[in-house]
Amino acid sequence: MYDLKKGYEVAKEIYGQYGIDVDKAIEICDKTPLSIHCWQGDDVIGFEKKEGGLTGGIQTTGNYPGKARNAAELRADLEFAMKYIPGEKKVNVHANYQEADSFVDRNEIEPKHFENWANWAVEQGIGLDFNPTYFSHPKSENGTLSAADEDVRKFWIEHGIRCRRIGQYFYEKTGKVCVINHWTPDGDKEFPVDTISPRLRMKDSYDQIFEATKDVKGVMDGIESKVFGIGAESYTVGSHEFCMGYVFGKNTDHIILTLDTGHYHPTEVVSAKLGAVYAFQDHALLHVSRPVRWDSDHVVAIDDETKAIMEELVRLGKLDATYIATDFFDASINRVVAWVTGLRNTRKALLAALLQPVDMMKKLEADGDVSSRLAVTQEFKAAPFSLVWDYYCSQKNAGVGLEWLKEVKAYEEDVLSKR
Ligand code: RNT
Ligand code: ZN
Repeated sequence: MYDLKKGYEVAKEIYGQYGIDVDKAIEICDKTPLSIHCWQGDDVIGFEKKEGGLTGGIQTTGNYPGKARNAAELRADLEFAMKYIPGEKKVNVHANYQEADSFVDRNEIEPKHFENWANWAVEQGIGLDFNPTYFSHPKSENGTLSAADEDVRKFWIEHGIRCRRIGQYFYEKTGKVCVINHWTPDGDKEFPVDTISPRLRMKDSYDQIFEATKDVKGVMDGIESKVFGIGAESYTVGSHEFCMGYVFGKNTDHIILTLDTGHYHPTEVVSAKLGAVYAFQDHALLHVSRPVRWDSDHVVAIDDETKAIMEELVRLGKLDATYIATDFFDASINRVVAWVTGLRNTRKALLAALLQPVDMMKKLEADGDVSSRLAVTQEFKAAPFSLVWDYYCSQKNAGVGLEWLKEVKAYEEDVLSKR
């Protein structure tokens, strides 16, 4: 290992030239919570004790051995991964990760079915986020919150209601706000003739969920849009316009817009949307993912868009206002490697964004010196943030460089491969 302290000192000198406070950047980076999605650990299947696989137009591909077969294994894998993910963390649980003795349907779930998750989070000193599971269910085949069948729609409304109550339970147990994300797969393979009725039903369903649970405390509710799902390529009820319209129209302090990086047309980017969202909103929820040609949910990379999102949050001054969650599911590689790589990349991109002279850039822009603005922003694309990252990881005992990889390989050998 190289001299980490020396690397850090050199970086401090370089960044110091621009008036950047490296220690402050580390501190902000460290305390920004990242919500780790539990579903990378078992390919989005969950532990409901019912037959049937993943539906709703999302897909995992690959059959890499060693996935978690029950919640205890999943938590053990998460614990292992978290050792190598420095900084403040939350874990994001989906409703289908319930732990009941026998099958409990979605309209009957209660806090007690998530007690192990809550106790574990308290033990780990982390917060929990939550998601209704409006997919992978026989009743989700012809719409959920937008279903024309009133019994089916009622069933999913009840699910949403139950989930908000479980969110409050998580808040009470952990003392940390529970961010709930509502995503529905509702859509059509072909172009429907009536494109508004499903949307009016979905709008009414959300209204009913929020009205019935208006006493719920400590919960934020993201509404997540999508461009299309597999098998529903022509029409999406919860489109971007629908979700944005719903959230902006409600104008409450807890209903917010979720922006998933894979849920827009391929040339649209979330980084370009944040400034518009924040012209109207106090908060937003991000699903950080990596869409390769479509919403493929690849492991988050240190790519231009991940860096641009973090830069935008820092420049907007909206880091505190934004709930950052990851959302990817790669079943073709070691799932712990997927978590650690994706989460480290997310945080590393954040650190790189914090190590930039934002005030200087803003001043150049305000002064109309757009030539210098270009030069300065480009210079920082290749700034030595990884020296600071390595030092930070060593301070947090999170493994410097690739140190963590051999540990995860050993865990694979000892634990995962025996499943
Ligand atoms: C699906 C959405 C949604 C899911 C999770 C499992 O396209 O991105 O967020 O990935 O709820
Ligand atoms: Zn998502």
